[in-house]
Amino acid sequence: MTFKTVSVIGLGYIGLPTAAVIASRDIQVIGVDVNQQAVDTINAGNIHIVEPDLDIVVRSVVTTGNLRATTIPEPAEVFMIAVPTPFYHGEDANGEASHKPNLSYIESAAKAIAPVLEKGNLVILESTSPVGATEKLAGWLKEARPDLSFPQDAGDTADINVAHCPERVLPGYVLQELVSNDRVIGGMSNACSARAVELYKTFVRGECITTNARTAEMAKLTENSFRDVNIAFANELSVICDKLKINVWELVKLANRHPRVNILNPGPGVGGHCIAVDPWFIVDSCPEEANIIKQARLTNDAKPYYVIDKITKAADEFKRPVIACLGLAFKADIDDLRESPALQIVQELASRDIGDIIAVEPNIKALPENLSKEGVKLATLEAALEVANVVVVLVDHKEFKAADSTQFSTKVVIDTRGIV
Ligand code: SAJ
Repeated sequence: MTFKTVSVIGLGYIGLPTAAVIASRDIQVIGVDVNQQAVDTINAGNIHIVEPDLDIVVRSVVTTGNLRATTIPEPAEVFMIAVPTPFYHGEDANGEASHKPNLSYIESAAKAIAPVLEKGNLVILESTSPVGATEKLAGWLKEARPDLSFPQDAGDTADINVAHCPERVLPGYVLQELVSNDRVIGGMSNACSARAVELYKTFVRGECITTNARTAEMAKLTENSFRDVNIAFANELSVICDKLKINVWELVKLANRHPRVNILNPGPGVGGHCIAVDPWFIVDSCPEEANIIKQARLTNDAKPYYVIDKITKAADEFKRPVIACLGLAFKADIDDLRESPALQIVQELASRDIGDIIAVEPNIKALPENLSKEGVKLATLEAALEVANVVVVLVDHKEFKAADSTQFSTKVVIDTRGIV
């Protein structure tokens, strides 16, 4: 069975590339977003996010008419929901920070598509979600459309099929990974899974493996928690090594020579919108049981403060030092500053007023307003190294890795990424 129309709800870092790739398979794609500016940008054949080669694909599918964006959902055979699932910042009964998942964007998406749903439609939740979210989505749809049957009541014979298929693409490699990664497809019934597999087969070259919706939700959370726990291990090692006067990078390389050891890289903390968020969904569901997962989050969240203290101590050795901070993005070779430990560190240093701060970020043209207001200056690597007393490596961008190490020899260097 082929699909003629697919609607993608949420045209962000996941939704837009997904919409563009499906449209490139000669399927009519209707992209829906609440942001009018994003909709206008896409309809003009441009993109509002940074992802290698995405501009070329979007331009081509908008030109052929296969991708069109709108703010108001229209009928389609498939609705793929790719909206954010952040958490609410709050406090629990013991005064500890709590991280309750915020499903309001999914709920809004459900309410927006419900009026145009038709018998035979498939609804897929792609957003990373806590266990039970797909069932909630089906519940919201049912509430809005009592005239249709849903899999929670009608199983394989439901009018509307609902499945969870978590996105797993790595920012910077989205277009490749969308096609090459295996997909975990969790239908609310066997019929839902089978129909979702048909859809993914239109653009995925990897395997499509079916399970139920709850297992698919947990699989995604598990993948990112696995990475978070392993980075926490590396970050804890880096702090231990500082105390024991051991080079952690050399240590990790040596330990990784063992055939069954594969330690990840320590850094200034864990950023991005996934790894620092998703483990909290497991902790929130099972607070008594998820101990290692919670501790990993706390360890990784504490790392930026450890780095800030180290920089402050180094700065204390000078009267009014110039501190060059290399990198603001949340990881190498991207322009994305959101949830970035590097940005958090630079912001905190600026507010402590411990010296003149220069930021080097080759992937952006202007500093975020709050940093400029605090007096932080944006400069090239060469200009920054010329005047800096203290150099802090916060991101392992290719430009920094390519730098001549003798340029750092007269500086106090704090290298959180092990590249100098
Ligand atoms: N980091 C380290 N040390 C490492 C690896 C990463 O400190 O050895 C840091 C990075 O600098 C960054 C953060 O962790 O601040 C996260 O970066 P990342 O490259 O590990 O992951 P993301 O957030 O870009 O993408 C992850 C991916 N998940 C896994 O690799 C298990 C991706 O496949 C998911 O699709 C994505 O989360 C998501 O959307 O959930």
